[in-house]
Parts: sequence; C-alpha cells; structure tokens
Amino acid sequence: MFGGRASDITEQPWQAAINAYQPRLKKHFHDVEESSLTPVGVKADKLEVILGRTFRKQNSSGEQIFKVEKYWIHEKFDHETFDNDIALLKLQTDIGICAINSPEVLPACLPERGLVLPDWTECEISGYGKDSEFSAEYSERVKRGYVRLWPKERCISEVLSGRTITTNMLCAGDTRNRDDACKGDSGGPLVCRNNNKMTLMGVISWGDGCGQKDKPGVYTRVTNYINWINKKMKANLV
Ligand code: 4AZ
Repeated sequence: MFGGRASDITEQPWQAAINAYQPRLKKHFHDVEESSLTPVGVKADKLEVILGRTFRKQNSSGEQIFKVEKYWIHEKFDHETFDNDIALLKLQTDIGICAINSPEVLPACLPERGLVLPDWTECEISGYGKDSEFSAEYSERVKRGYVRLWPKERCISEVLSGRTITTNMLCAGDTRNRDDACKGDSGGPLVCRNNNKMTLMGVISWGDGCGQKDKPGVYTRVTNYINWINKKMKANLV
C-alpha cells in the first residue's frame, strides 16, 4: 500500500492472505506453455488462505489457515480491461466449520445489490502489498489506508491514462494523504461503514501506478456481483 499506516490484523480482521504454491516449471527450450505461471492456472489444492495474520510471513496464535476446496473466476473476466475482476474461493473444511470469529478473524458484510453510498464516503483499504509501484519488496506487515468513493462522473478513462472504465468498476482515492492500493494489494478489501456494519463495497483491482496525484485506485464494484456470488454458492450445494 502506498501511504497508509502499519496496522494490526484486529483492525482489519476480514483481510486474508493467499499463498499459492506453484509447481516448479521444468523449462524446456521449446516450452512456451506459460499458463501454469499465471494465477488463473493455479490448482485449488495449491492455494492456502491465511486469516488473522498481522505479519505476512510470521505465524501467530490468532491465525486460521485453510486449504481451498475450489474457486471460481468470473466467466467474463477480461484480461485487457480487468472488467469483472472477481473470484470466489470456497474454503475447505472436514467438519463443516469454517473460520471461527475472533478478534483476529471476522468477515466483512456483503452489501445489498442496490446499495449506493454517497460520493466521497470515507472507506478503508488494507493489504500486504508494495509501498510504491517500483518497490522491490512487499510489505511484511498489514497496512491500512483511508480512501474516499469518487463520483462516477470523475471515474473516467481521462483520469486513468485512457484505460477503459466499465460500470463494474468504482474509483476511490485519497484527497489529502494520498493513501492508495499498490501492487500485491489486489484482491483485498475496500470496506465502508454502512448501518454500522463494515461492508465490502470494492475489491482492489488496478490503477495507474500508486498514489499518483489526482489518480484514484480502481476497484471491482461488488454490488454488481451479489447475484453471481449467490449463484455460485447455491450451485455448489447441489
Ligand atoms: C496492482 O498492480 C495494483 N493504485 C493494485 C492497485 C493499484 C495499482 C496497482 C491502485 O495490484
């Protein structure tokens, strides 16, 4: 995260870390098959979801670790524009219990399909991503930042170097301290307080660099995917 502050997972108990164990690719001279390098090609059994961790690489007593039973990438995810940048992971459990709520591990709420919050509502982002676009290292410790929801009229390709903005995206950015998501934060939460519940309004998706003046971060608009999420979860029961 660009800007923001070092935080404790109890401040963002809905933040997860995902580890992907990639099989070592045997490099052949003529081997151009690269799909197993991309996250899209990762098998579910190579994924691990870590909840409750303040320091990315350090075990902690409050953590809960899950294997992934399966996952769904949105059928209409567009690699070029990042339209429909969302996936759903089903955590594996042997005994029917998933995560247990605790000070370190607590889900955010999903918004209702029609929820629209006022422009400039202040929301929170978090993640273990890089401090700046060209930094070599990811953050060791989870960070938190504050961003505001930008009006739709300002969330246009003109402010983001001409890149396509779709109705499935929302823009959020800081106006004062320039907190912003950065590389490695993608997939993480943009949560806003609604009726006193921390509500997942966005998924960190992309941006034109990190923390650039007058450039918002771009987030997947979660309210557009409530039906999709419900459909996946229902289809999984039959
Ligand atoms: C990324 O590459 C990324 N400033 C995520 C968010 C932003 C930029 C880059 C927004 O994961």
